[in-house]
Amino acid sequence: MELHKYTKEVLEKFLVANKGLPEYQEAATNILTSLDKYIAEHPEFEEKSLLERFLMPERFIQFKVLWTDDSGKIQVNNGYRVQYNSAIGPYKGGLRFHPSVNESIIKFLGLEQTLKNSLTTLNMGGGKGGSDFDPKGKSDNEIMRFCQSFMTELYKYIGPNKDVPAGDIGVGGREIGYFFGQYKRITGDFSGVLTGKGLSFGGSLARKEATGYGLCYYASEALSTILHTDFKGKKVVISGSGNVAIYAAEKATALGATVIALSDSNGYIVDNNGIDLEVVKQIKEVERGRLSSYVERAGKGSYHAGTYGKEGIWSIPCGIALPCATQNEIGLDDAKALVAHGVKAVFEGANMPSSSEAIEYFIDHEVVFGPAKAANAGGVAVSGLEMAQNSERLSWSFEEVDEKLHAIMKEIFANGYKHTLKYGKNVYDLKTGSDIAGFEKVAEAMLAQGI
Ligand code: NDP
Ligand code: 2IT
Repeated sequence: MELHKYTKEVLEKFLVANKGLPEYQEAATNILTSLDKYIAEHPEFEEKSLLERFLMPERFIQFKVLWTDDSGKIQVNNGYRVQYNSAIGPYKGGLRFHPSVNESIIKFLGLEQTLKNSLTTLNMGGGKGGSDFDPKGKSDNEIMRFCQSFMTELYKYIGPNKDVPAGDIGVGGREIGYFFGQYKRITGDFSGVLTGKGLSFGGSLARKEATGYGLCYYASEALSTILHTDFKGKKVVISGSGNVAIYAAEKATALGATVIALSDSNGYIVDNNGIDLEVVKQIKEVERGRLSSYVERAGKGSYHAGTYGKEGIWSIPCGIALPCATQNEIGLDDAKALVAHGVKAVFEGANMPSSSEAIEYFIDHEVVFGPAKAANAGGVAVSGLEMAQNSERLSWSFEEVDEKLHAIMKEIFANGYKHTLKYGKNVYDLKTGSDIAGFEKVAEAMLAQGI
């Protein structure tokens, strides 16, 4: 597709300035491609250099994290926080602990988060952070020491009205608890500076479930509006078996689907009668173990070593696919296999799990495509609700939070779809519509606030 002159110029400059940061380049290219027609309609964006301003993070912080392992050896890791955009609210976004974390991953996630948070209808800017620390195989004491050291630097940059981190891959309730304790120790402040907290110190009910449940609420809206169907009787394949995957599986099952596969970074399980989620929760949430023990524990199903590629999880025939592990887990060949086996809809629980070619392929083959920033926004939406509860020093019931989450996901779909009908390639193209819907509010706020 030939881009409008201004979009093209900005993108070309961006790609040169950010060479060596492939995920970041991919996210920016995807977004600018979606926004192109909308940009062409708004000459004031070029006059005010708005796209260049939007793409440049407000601040990128990199720091050293030193800690001692259980043998007494000093270990060194990188810590990061990108404060991407604060036009519509304080920076907000998760922290990821994974060996693959680097500048490119953090910046792509921060850019995506900016538009995602705008879609939630709540006032949150975009941020993201993390470390190349690998939590796998670490003792609880090592995790605590690492989190304390990480926060000893990060605390300088965050605050309940400034920047509010949360979890992401490798960071869940346990880590948020250690961060919170260290922030309070250093500052003497008991405040809502993090979300995903424990329920006994200001956490919100339904935050743990929010991303996965929200994904299924969004999917239900899309399925009923575009395909006049729902989850009932559908076979669903979900990658990952972490926070997002587990609660997506729980809600999809409650809505009448059969979840036939889940994965971790070593392999995947298939159970055609439906995965036993209680067994998965015990393995992954309680024991922090591997899915390879599922078959023996559940007494059913099969385990397959290896994750993606020809014999990987996307080769399993299904009606609905929910990628919920990590970025770039669905390439063009995976998209072709899914379509050949009859997939009707793909909703992204993870951030940027599908490559640009895979997205194009889905949309061109009339597969409903729900992009990450819309489909997985339920997690950060309930983080926003946790901030609201902390501000009023009250806690809402599970039902109240869940109801608000449901309403937000319906609104995210409706707003994105409205723009899809106007700007999308076809009705299956929720990517274009959601990108424009998210950008609209950020652009308006940036223009109103001047430079
Ligand atoms: P978790 O750490 O709880 O789980 C991640 C899961 O994905 C694990 O099963 C993990 O396997 C697997 N995984 C991670 N990296 C890889 C990899 N490189 N290759 C194969 N498998 C991998 O993270 P979350 O569930 O919180 O996050 C999953 C995705 O959802 C991420 O993209 C995240 O950014 C996104 N997301 C998370 C939100 C949240 O609120 N937590 C909100 C919105 C989006 P293993 O167990 O072997 O490590
Ligand atoms: O990608 C995401 O939206 C998250 N990891 C959740 C961020 C948050 O602040 O709750």
